[in-house]
Amino acid sequence: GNDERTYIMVKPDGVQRGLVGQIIGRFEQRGYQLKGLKLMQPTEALLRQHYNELVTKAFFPRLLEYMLSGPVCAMVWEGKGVVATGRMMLGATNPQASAPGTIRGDYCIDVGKNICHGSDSVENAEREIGLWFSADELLSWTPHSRPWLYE
Ligand code: YYY
Ligand code: MG
Repeated sequence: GNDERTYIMVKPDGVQRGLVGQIIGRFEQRGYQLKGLKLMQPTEALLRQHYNELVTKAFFPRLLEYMLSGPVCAMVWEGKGVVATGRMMLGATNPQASAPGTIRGDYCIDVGKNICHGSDSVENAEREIGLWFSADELLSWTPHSRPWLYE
């Protein structure tokens, strides 16, 4: 339905490089609704939960160091198909395989500095939202543009 949610996170390099506004803008312009937003310093414990499927990978120590290197901008966006569309907007995991026009295809080069996270399934989105946000940090509000976005 129109209430599908995804977890989008600008990673430390994206925050450092001043790309938070560009990334928020892309989701706003597409018509998705911002439900939660915060700048925060992630802990190792939180990152181990977030990347629970990757902790055994050879690149995990490097990924952990990168994600701990500074604040991230955590967001929840809502709307029809936002999980799959958000992944399309992000581009491929490896920015070199990301088409121009995507976030990674426009703003970065290396897989280990790929500036933005997006949930890969509706199930993982709900799991990640629960890890990064408390219920009171997610707001319920009615965007004025809704009747102009949905048929
Ligand atoms: O969902 P997505 O971020 O596109 O990729 P994942 O396979 O979930 O990996 C998470 C994260 O790990 C990726 O964004 C960069 C990093 N990573 C890496 O540094 N080297 C790899 N070979 C694979 C992933
Ligand atoms: Mg992933």
